Amino acid sequence: PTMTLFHNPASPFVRKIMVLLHETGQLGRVAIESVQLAPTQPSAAVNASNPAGKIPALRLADGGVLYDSRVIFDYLDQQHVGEPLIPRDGHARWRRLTLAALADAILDAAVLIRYESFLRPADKRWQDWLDGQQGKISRGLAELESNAVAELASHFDVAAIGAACALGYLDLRQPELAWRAACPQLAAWYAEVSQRPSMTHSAPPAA
Ligand code: GSH
Repeated sequence: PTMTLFHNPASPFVRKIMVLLHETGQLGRVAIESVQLAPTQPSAAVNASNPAGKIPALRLADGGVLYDSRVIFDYLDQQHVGEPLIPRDGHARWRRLTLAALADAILDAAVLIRYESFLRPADKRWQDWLDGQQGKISRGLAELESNAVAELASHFDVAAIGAACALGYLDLRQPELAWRAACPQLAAWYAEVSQRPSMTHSAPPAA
């Protein structure tokens, strides 16, 4: 492999990249560098490559580093000859990228909740802030359920991969959310796409 991906199997942002690599036949091009990190326990190796101290980051053959997941996804999508996973132009490009941004927004909120509830000492937790983040997740899921399931089902691309990784992360970190009850169509779609080899291969370890 000529490229190195800073990786942790629990990271949903890393998972988007792993799914893309699998879907586009590029897994063999990337070596995995396993890291453990959190805002309170940074990785020196990651900090040296990405000042934000976040994964994924992708080290290229020439030593340059790409981040964040959106940039890495776009880069790797331009390195294969199949149908692009980010439409190159037209209305589809902006719509699919907006759905992908919605999936990322769900993930950003879920990761912040994870840090606030898992890392932060119990007596210092801020419930209003947690509720505010949870609202972003429930509104995002409602939007996907009401207005995007057919689009997600039409093509397993940047939008669908983002949504699938977001739902997988909610199952990992917020099983009590039981999002399927409010989102039956999204649940049916997710049941199907989570069987794809790219999804089973990148599934996070049990919490
Ligand atoms: N916008 C970033 C992306 O799309 O790559 C978010 C990446 C992110 O939040 N990664 C988490 C991380 O590295 C792991 S899931 N957290 C460490 C930290 O925040 O210090």
